[in-house]
Amino acid sequence: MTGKLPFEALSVETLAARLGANAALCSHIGKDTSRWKVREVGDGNLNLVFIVEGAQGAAVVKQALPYVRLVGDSWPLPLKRSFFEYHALTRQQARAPGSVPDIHHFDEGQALIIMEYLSPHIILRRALIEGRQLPNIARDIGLFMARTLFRGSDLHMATKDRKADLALFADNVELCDITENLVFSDPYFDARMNRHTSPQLDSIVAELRADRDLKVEAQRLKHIFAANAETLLHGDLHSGSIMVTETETRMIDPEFAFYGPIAFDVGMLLANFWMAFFSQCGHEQNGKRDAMRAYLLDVTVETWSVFRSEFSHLWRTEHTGMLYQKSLFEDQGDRLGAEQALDHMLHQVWTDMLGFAGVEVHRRILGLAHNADFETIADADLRATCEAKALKFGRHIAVNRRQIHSIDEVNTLAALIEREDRI
Ligand code: SR1
Ligand code: MG
Repeated sequence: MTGKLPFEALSVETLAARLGANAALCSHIGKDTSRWKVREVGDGNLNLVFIVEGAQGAAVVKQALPYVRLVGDSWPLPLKRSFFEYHALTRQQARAPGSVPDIHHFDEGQALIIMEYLSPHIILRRALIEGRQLPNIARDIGLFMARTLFRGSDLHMATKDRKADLALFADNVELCDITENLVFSDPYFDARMNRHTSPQLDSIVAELRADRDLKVEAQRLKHIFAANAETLLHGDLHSGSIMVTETETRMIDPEFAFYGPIAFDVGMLLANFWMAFFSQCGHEQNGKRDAMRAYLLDVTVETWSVFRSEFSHLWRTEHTGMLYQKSLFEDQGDRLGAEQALDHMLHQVWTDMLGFAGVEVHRRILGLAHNADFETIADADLRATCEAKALKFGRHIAVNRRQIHSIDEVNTLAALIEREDRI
């Protein structure tokens, strides 16, 4: 296949014929296409994902579709998201080596990326629903966030390079538009594609949509998201964008990558741990999940702590960019000044992170794109109980984010809300 052919979606039936001459794929799995086994495994909202197994190995072929898979061709979406995903993956690999799948090949015209097949990895969200306590995720994800977010910013990069990258990713307009609407606005009014567990949550949803303080805060967060081009974000760093084994963690799917606020990735990620926490009572068929709940809160503490300390370490060792430049502080022997600037920055990330986490929780319960943590709770009353608690938590951390000073405070609140009987 060459990039010059018109775009055509692959299928299980056509993949071997169309990619049989692809040197990169053949070198990883073997060139005898009669031995290739192809499965389509995409369970995300947007793309096709194939696992192709050959005589010598396996690879993943991910292809964008010209529309939103979850909704259908009534919602067109440009193929260029594959280009942004490819470029984001190469930058993440350079900035946080070993944290993303290896890329074997990219075909811009066919919007497809051929990459490493991660096995026996599974999606982190699934592992958390199953109640698995993975020992390394907090450290691995905390390091990934600190390294990619610091090294993609004007704290580290030559500003000429960062501005070139900013321009490159600025064209990822349609995916930013999805986030701008789905995360920050749609949950707070009766948007067309919204849905929620009804009628159980109807009155809570009405209350939230009439909550002026919450709506103003969500719009302030949208403003920060849209106007604060600090660093190259993953852009969709939830537990469905992370693959794990007992000991290994890889981040996938950065097609929403663009230059935005550091706090966004951190907030979205932690929100997904807090949602996993509130969903546990819906998954207790085989026994109580108290230990899992405690584990999940510990994971939020460790993730934030690893992120903070790695970000601080990079500030002290790789602070080569034009922001808070060294010539004003370290080079004049003013280490305290540099530390003060770092503290201010981390404080801002903390405060905004809580806001982004709060609205991420809301959109997964009130908007179009729900998550399996709650969706797999078959009993609607039980699901609504879990969701209502999460909504209350999300509202509190979004609206009161400037008055919350530690992650222990947030987790005490989560534990208190979890223990409440009624919704
Ligand atoms: C229409 S896309 C819906 C959601 O799926 C993606 O994974 C992003 O989270 C997006 O908001
Ligand atoms: Mg995705």
